[in-house]
Amino acid sequence: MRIATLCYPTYGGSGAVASELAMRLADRGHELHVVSYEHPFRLEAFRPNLSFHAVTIGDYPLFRYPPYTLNLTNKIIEVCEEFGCEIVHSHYAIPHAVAALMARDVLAERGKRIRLACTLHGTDITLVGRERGYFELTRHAIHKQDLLTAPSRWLAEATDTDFGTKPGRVVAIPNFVDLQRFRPQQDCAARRLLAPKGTAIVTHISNFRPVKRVEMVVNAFAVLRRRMPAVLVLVGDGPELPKAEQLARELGVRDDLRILGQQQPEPILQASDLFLLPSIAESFGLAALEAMACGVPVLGYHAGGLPEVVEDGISGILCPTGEDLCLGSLAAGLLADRERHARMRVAARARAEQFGPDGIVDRYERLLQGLLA
Ligand code: GMT
Repeated sequence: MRIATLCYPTYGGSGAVASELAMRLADRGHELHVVSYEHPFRLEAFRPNLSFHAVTIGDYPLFRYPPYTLNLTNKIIEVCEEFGCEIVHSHYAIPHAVAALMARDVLAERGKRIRLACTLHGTDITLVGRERGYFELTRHAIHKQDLLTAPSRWLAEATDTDFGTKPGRVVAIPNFVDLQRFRPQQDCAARRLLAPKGTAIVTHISNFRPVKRVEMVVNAFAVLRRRMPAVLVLVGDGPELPKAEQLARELGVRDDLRILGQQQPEPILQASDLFLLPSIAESFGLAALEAMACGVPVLGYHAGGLPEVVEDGISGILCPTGEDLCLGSLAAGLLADRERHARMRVAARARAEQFGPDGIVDRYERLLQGLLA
């Protein structure tokens, strides 16, 4: 197959999934063309069968807001014509699914037929896509795709409810994790660098958007910190990060925060004892899966697609939504019970092993090949 993959390049689950899938399909002999405005962070520099095409963004003074979707559409047309791509696979519907649809029309006029696949990732359906300024076009573009996938049954059902897709039209294919790269390594250098021996290391990795409820992470940490020596490691960046820092100051735990910005997550996860992800709703929670693959139990809420990844009481703890349970007390209880914590570490890794790449890439490959049959 010759596939053009559209994705966001920045730190975030959808760009990571798009890049990992593109690399693995390329390893299987397919030709992959990744299109984005920057080189995606998870896309390795050189790989046979895989190339990256940057979207050039125009800056004509008349445009207060450069029309990125037009530049992207133009690039899709060029790439499909030059390399004979047969499939355009969008990751995150906005604006990729719309741009792919416009490119299909242009290419059809020139006698070239392409197929459209779109992997919905989360807020493209649950937040942004529902906004009035995006809803109609997003719904149209979603309905026009030849193949729709989502990383959880929960997101597939949310798409049916909010965008009127027929049940079964959105195929749930879970995200996957590189089990070699993300693996337990408890006595690692990062642990010694982050905190003195005997200090619990609690981690949160995200893009620090309101949906992540970072204030809950800090509140929980403050409760935990009163019970035992602990540090909270924050990885990533986003608009809620300054608020998290301010709250930590107010709660008297600022000195126990390690704000690391954007980082490769593996060494930090390998050094961690617990991963906090109290989001309003994650479609999947790729960061949680990566933590589990490193043997780190996850603490969060029974919301969105997270229960399809974390087994409550086994590989982590999921509090019922709507109940104001104290995450901090739960964290402290788990970390104080060394045997339970050790069991959960093992269970977290075992659960992550069910999300290894091979079987999941097989499912994508079969569905994409089905588009060309
Ligand atoms: O939807 C987003 O907020 C962005 C997106 C991303 O690009 O990071 O995250 C979503 O896609 C990930 C990959 O499929 C999932 O693991 C995340 O759970 C999901 N985020 C949300 O649903 C909030």
